[in-house]
Amino acid sequence: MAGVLFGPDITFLGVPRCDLTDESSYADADIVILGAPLDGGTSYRSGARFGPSALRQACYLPQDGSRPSLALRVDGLKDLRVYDAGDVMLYSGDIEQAVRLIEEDVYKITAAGAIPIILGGDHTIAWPDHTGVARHHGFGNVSMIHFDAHADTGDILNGSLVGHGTPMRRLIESGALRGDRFLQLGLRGYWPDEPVLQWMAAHGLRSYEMTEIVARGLEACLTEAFEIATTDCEGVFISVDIDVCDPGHAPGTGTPEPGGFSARELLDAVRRICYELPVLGVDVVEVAPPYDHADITALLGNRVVLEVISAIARRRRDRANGTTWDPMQPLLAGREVDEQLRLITEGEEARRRGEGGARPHHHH
Ligand SMILES: [Mn+2]
Repeated sequence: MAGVLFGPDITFLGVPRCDLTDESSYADADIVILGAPLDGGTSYRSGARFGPSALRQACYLPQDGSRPSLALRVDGLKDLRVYDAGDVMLYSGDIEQAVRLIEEDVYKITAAGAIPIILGGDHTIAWPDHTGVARHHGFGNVSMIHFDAHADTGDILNGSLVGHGTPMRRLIESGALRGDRFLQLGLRGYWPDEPVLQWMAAHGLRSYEMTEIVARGLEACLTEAFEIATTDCEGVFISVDIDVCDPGHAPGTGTPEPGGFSARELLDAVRRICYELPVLGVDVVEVAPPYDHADITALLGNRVVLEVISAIARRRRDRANGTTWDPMQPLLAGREVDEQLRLITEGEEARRRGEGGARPHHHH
């Protein structure tokens, strides 16, 4: 469908619409945003069905389809061809049908040569999201970097194979995702139990618990994860469960677990992945607006999507030009000041120094 399931009927920050039933409307896309307003897979608090609509609009700037990044010096929404395909028309109460519909739409986007960014929805959608991408790029060819407090590798939860605690096991079982190319960051707390952890170990997962990340540093863990994620794989799928962040930074979510990433750490990590690695798909899940406060969580999710798009834009520009982004470059360094503005400014400075008799500096 071309519109959104839970209104208002807007696109992500005002980017142009496309319609997945009309291939010509997204044939030239670099990125297609897709809403998956599903929360029938939640085990605890529901509400993530309102995530896509919150993620599209949570921003204090105009919905004008333009966001020039201060840090990356690109306007990802303009430099790339970014469309919003609206929401998958789904019924949260029929999860088996919902995951089939999501997979089909993600596959369409990927087969057209674009990167899908799926706005969740609960984490159930990672199963059809990654599968839709892997159907095009090849099963086993798409690694995954997964940000989450929870492993999401359960087998049968509440009597169901399909739900937000099991998508990663379904992906590995089907062969869409190689267990030894599956990286998890931010796990903590008191779930899953020992049999599930043993299943994970047996399948060669690399899971970074928060204590390891704190002890070794996030940068070192990411560098190590990047090496694994890019070995014998065409590219990476990034799955961001917003509950990877501490509930103080992301309260609006269904299963909050204290002691997580800061918003800053998540944005830095996502930016680094999208700048350094070939990213083939992204989902941002578990934003549940009914539990949010002052839009904290929706704003963070919106910025995660923007960092993804901006970093991909910068990566493409640098690869085309043979240049490299330097995160240590001062904000105003290297900016080519317009000649007219430079002359006006010099004139103003000269007047301040020379006229009116007042000299700012007295040397004795
Ligand atoms: Mn989670």
